[in-house]
Amino acid sequence: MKLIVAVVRDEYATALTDQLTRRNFGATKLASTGGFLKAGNTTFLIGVPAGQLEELIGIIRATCPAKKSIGGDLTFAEGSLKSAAANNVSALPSSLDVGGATVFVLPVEKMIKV
Ligand code: 2BA
Repeated sequence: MKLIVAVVRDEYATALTDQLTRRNFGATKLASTGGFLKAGNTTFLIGVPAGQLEELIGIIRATCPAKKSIGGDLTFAEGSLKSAAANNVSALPSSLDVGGATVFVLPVEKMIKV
């Protein structure tokens, strides 16, 4: 068994929940905040038999496409950008490529429901 921890853009969270439910994947949603942009995102915990891992990742890929969506005024990220570059950032980028989902796959020793 595997545990998927998927950090998903908020705008995809409802669609992903629907897809997971439709295909009988159990999931828990947590409200989360990106450390860099300090904006809300949604973290899914999904326990899945190893044999269904690729199917699950396929669903996440299809439902949460990457988007270059952050552009324009990035001054709100200035603090993060400065600390990320050890205070060596002179200009903010004009846009950031933010992915649709960041997915971690963890081994699970046991899953117990009581
Ligand atoms: P944030 O931390 O708010 O990051 C949003 C986007 O900002 C990132 O998109 C990336 O494009 C950019 N970014 C992040 N850190 C940066 C840095 N040090 N310098 C320049 N740009 C940076 P994604 O990579 O698609 O990440 C989306 C969200 O996924 C993140 O939101 C965070 O919540 C989560 N995430 C990404 N990598 C992670 C990791 N290694 N561990 C835990 N969570 C992670």
